[in-house]
Amino acid sequence: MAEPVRIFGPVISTYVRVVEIVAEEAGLAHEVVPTPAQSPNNRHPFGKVPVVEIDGLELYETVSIAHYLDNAHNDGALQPCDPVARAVMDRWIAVANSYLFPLFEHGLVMPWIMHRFARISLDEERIAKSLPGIAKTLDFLDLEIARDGAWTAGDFDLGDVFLYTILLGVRLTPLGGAGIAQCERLSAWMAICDARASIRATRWETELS
Ligand SMILES: N[C@@H](CCC(=O)N[C@@H](CS)C(=O)NCC(=O)O)C(=O)O
Repeated sequence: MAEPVRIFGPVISTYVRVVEIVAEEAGLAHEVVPTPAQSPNNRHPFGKVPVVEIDGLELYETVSIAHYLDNAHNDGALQPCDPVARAVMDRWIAVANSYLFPLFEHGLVMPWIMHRFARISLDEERIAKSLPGIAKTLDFLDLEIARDGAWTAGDFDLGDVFLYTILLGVRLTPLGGAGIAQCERLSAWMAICDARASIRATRWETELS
């Protein structure tokens, strides 16, 4: 039997979850080896997580890892063959990683996590500063779903995986959850993703409580 994919990173981490979902989609066994980004054991040259061991390789950068898992072990099933659909998917992955993740993570998700789990007082100033940009971005995403239908009209692809996982962190915060609930199409698309087997199989404990 093949060795499980070893994913080095925190058990609750957006990009670790992306890798877990893609591994599930490919039918690969996988395990998270708890490794904080700041740990001396973290082998990412830029101090990020995850780092992944698979097929005797050590991979880092989630886009690269996700493509490798899908290409080498899933016949590329999470990537459309049509060049236009592929370009749209690639654009959404880039948007998710370049703009959405930094905005949501630093402006809302991390302050909330630090407050909730590390019992640090909530950085309300930072959140208040970020909220207008976050609200505007959620509206933009809600409209985009209707405009090109790219997320829901096509098959589930890597774009869905990145977007869903990044938006999940937002939805788990009280303010973010309320914001997403107001976006009808975004909520409906997230609900479709919520029901997907790979996403259900990799749920965090905090999602269940
Ligand atoms: N470009 C990296 C980004 C990964 C990333 O930002 N991971 C977060 C956790 S979800 C992290 O390492 N945070 C810790 C830090 O930035 O110190 C990738 O795609 O793998």
